[in-house]
Amino acid sequence: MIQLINAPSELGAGTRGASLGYKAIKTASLHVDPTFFKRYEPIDVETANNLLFEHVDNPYGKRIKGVVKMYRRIAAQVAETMDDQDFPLVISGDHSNAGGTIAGVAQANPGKRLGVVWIDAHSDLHSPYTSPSGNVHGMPLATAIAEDNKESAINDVRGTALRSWDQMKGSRQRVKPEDIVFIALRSSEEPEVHLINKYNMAVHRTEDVREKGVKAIYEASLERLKDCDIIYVTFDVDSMDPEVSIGTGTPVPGGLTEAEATEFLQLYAANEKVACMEFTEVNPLLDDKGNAMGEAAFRCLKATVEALEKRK
Ligand code: B3U
Ligand code: MN
Ligand code: MN
Repeated sequence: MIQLINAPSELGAGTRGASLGYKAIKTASLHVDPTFFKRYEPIDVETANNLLFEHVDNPYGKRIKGVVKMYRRIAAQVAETMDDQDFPLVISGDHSNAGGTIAGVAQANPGKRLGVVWIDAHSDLHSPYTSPSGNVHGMPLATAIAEDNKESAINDVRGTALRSWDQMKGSRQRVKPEDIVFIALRSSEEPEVHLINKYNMAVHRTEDVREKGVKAIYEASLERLKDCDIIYVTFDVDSMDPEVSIGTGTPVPGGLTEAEATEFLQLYAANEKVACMEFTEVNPLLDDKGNAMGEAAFRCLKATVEALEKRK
């Protein structure tokens, strides 16, 4: 069974509104498929968005103590869902939550090698030592590989942020850095590029998708992850071009079309190795075309769920 998990936390984002992403997607569904969220009723993860306007505990890891709370809650829910042999499909607010999802997948699958497909304009490989913004949604992938990247440090990090950062990394590496594949990546800072090169992570840019086609990139990603037992696929909607993805915190030109994104999601959803997926960073407060982002995200979600259903 597919189990939607609604984790509308926006503590990791720099702009407000990603906690409304799920509601925007749900509103979009009412027009296209009004019973969708009745058939696929999500489990809600309790948020800590009340901490949004509390004193920012550290400039290099803003609201990071709250993000740690979300990691614990999301990881627990994802792990329980997988223990029940259901398929967790997480709809999260901002992308920091994905670190909790990965922790949950790892927890429920001890001894299995976990690969990650990161469909995103950004590489989200920062640590508090390297983040230019201090926004934790730029860090979840670094927590999955337990990487401080101190050799690229630009920030003098102290105090609570470090304790929280260690909690997010956990006691062991959940993903090997060589088991990461990026799709539609086009905005990384120098410390992130350092890690991508150091670990030889696979990067497929939008131009590569155009040149080779979605299917070929998908197949290359599977070849790259062939030694992994299970795969987690994350879909940050800013992977799509701003023509589609205006209603998101950090749109970047040169992204995927909705059709390309949909094809990727359907291919991954149809693959038995894929054990968990996530949709993230829909922010209707930033949408200047009504609910266009929510509508596109819903179409992508519906196509994904239909492909998952065909696996049975
Ligand atoms: N790399 C930048 C920008 C960013 C990362 N993820 C998003 N934006 N959504 C940062 O602030 O870490
Ligand atoms: Mn992201
Ligand atoms: Mn992004």
